[in-house]
Amino acid sequence: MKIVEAKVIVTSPGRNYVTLKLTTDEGVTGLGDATLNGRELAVVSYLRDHVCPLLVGRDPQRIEDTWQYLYKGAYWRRGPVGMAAIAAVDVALWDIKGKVAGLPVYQLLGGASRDGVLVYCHVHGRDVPELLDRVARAVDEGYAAVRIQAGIPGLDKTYGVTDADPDEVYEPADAARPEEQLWDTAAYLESVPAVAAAVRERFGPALHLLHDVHHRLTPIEAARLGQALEPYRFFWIEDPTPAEDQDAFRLIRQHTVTPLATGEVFNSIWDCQTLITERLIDYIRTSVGHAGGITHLRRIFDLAALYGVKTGSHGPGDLSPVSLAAALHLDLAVPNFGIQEYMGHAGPWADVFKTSYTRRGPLMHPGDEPGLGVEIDEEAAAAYGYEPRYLPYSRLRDGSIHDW
Ligand code: EZ4
Ligand code: CO
Repeated sequence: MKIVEAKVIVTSPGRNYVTLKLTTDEGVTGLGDATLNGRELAVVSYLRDHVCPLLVGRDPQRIEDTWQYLYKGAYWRRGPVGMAAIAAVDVALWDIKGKVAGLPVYQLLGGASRDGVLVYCHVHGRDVPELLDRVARAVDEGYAAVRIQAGIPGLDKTYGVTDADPDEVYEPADAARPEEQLWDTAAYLESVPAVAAAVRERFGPALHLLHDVHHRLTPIEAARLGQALEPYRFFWIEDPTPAEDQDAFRLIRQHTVTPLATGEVFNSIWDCQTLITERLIDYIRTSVGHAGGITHLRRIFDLAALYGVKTGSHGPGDLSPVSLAAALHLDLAVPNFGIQEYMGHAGPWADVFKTSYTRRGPLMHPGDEPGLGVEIDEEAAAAYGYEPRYLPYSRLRDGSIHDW
């Protein structure tokens, strides 16, 4: 069997997605997600100019060899652009292998370890009453875990909270430059424990609560937040400090028993090594799309299992339904699964992507179609042209740049 075509499809049904479609000489196709939010076309070029020409003529069954060939063969390793491209190839090859075998990908990974995949949804409110109403709605919809983000008094805009509901799109269309947002750590640290208290008081102890700090604190500030949230028994706080400083987590760990999750901006197992082997985190949040596909993510998850760290994959709307499906297959199979982020997708994405995954109450399932269970309608995709968009960035009150 040979790959005869490697095609990159750029489409924006609600937001930008980059999809790699591989076709074999027997007419079997596989899809991979290569979306890197705000830097999409860099990955398109990496694929079209450097990777696709290497794929034509290769045996699609040799997934591991292809991964190593693209990773080691480039000499320049890791990084979000290259690893998103490798991920897309890898996921497309797993899709093909499943279709050739007539099995859903999770069966190729060892079969289901659980009936379904526990997901958490996003709930945001500009103030506490709005947040409480929307948590109630999520509970009514059957979710057992919610990520709560609330507006911060004195700040016009903050990460996790948008005017639209339920959509979370932080990248204004047609903006020539990234939007600037004000950040104030003291106001944030003051507000979060009160928000948590209000949610716990209304919904009781059983609901799983999560919160994303989005890289904005110093280690000692993160330690203070972790301590302040201990009475509310969070499932986790996410990205308390900029994640590339793995050593910072030692200090946070010394001060709080609030569980820690990080890794959505990581691209390889090397970015996770210290955090996992020193048990500095409780959940590893690397994603299929940004950390080298199913092959590499499984390697990270296996390392995590050895150290009692569970999985909690990033699942934002800026990764395509192809990535979500791939994540669900892996989540269903691995022994140390923790939770899966499920933000859903905004806009007319379903015109373009035909999916087989389902949610029943708190659990999702990837479905039993051979391969990933996702197909793309290329004609529909062509109707939604690429829209240049940037993520926002933050400045402090003195005008200096802060982590967004
Ligand atoms: O800001 O994926 O946990 N989820 C997140 C996301 C990220 C976006 C960036 O493109 O932090 O909302
Ligand atoms: Co996050």
